[in-house]
Amino acid sequence: MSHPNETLRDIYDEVLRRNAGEAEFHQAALEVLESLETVVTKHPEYTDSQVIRRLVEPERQIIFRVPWVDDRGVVQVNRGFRVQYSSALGPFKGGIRFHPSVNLGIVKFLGFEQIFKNSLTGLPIGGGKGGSDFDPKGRSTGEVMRFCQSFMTELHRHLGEYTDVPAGDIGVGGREIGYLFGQYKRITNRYESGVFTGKGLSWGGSRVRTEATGYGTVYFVDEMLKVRGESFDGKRVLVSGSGNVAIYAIEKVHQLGGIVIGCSDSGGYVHDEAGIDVELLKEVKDVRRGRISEYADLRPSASFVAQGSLWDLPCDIALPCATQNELDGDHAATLIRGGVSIVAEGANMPCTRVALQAFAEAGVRCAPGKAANAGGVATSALEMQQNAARDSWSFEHTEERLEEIMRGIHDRCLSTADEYGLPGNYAAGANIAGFIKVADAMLALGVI
Ligand code: NDP
Ligand code: 2IT
Repeated sequence: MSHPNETLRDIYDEVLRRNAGEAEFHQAALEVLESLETVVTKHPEYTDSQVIRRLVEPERQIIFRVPWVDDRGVVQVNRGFRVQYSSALGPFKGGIRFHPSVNLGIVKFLGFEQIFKNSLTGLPIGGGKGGSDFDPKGRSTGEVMRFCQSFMTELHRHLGEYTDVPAGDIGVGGREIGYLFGQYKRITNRYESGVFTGKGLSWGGSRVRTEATGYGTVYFVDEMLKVRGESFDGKRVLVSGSGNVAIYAIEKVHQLGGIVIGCSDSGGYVHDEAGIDVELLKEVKDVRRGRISEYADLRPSASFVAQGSLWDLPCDIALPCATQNELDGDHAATLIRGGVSIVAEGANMPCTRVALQAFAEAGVRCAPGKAANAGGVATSALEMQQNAARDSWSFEHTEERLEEIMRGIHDRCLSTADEYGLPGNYAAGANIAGFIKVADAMLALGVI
């Protein structure tokens, strides 16, 4: 048997060879494999049984054509994906993303991260992810509906409450989940509530699911602050993005006494020293489906900046909540100069490797996405519990469960990091704790 680190190096080389050109997947795989060095030294059974080699290879990858007709009567063709990564802990579970940048490598990085995230929640869910290169921007509601129906006409045969349970992600919110679930119901002739999460409250959805990812991220940061005897009181916070995760992160920061002075979208950012007005932001983004620049038009204390970066503003806490690799080494250097002390990833893999390195060297505490944004999928699992029991919980009860889960994930990250000799390293703690639970299940289930 070769040295454990050589085995990990071999596995990574194989990942590069087998998945050529999938840069985001390589990045996500390397980050996890690096954290496992101490684990495989202590536990050779994981390398002996090839658990890691099996885990980097998805159980199943589905790629399909999505043809649909636009409002002008022109036929459009998109590509659909579902990567069913690991069902060791439960049915495949993870969101669906509609964005022009979606490709197999992006869906694989997201699906791979999802395995460990879902494991960390302590709930019985496996990992997967899906999506399409469909761009919803500028599309009518009718076009979005027809696209969703075509997407589901193919995907439905691969789903099921005990098989694979999707939810939303970038470009997929309550409206899209409705069209996807509606088509699934029509084709299968089954009202199978548990096959989707993020549903509307009148048709099987859970209270708090909409708020869960953003709220959960902020609960996680609240625990990070408590460890140092601090609180959100008076803290200046930046939140990138202005979608589902960003909006509810901003709302919860304000509830806990912090002030969010800036947020963004792909067109630029707004700076609002009076604190972002969340109700106005919801009106602009959710109701009007508008741009962040419109927020500044309607708010006297705010200015819109099209050039430059949100991360140029000095802050205490930075919450990247938009997309992968949105915060690079230069942004990290600027944030460090501006006095940032905590970074928590509301998005999946928003910080580049160089940025994470810079934060580590500067002593900035960083919470990885697979821990900090796990509140969304955790609440999805609570939605599945309610669906299975034909039950519907109150907002207060559901939020209490979410808070308890996030505080539990935080503590598990720190105690695992301690146990493996890496105190304070949230990323390593999350990777190791997430991995061990999945790996032990894989050992118990045999070579499958
Ligand atoms: P939304 O579609 O609701 O919002 C996405 C936001 O990010 C928008 O403001 C969008 O701006 C911005 N954005 C997206 N892509 C880019 C880009 N390439 N460059 C700059 N800005 C961009 O998505 P969510 O809020 O649901 O998701 C945000 C992140 O959180 C993603 O990384 C997602 O994977 C992650 N996440 C989501 C969960 C959920 O439950 N929804 C759970 C856990 C993680 P614009 O409108 O201009 O494109
Ligand atoms: O990245 C994620 O965790 C999500 N988009 C949510 C997944 C889910 O199944 O709720």
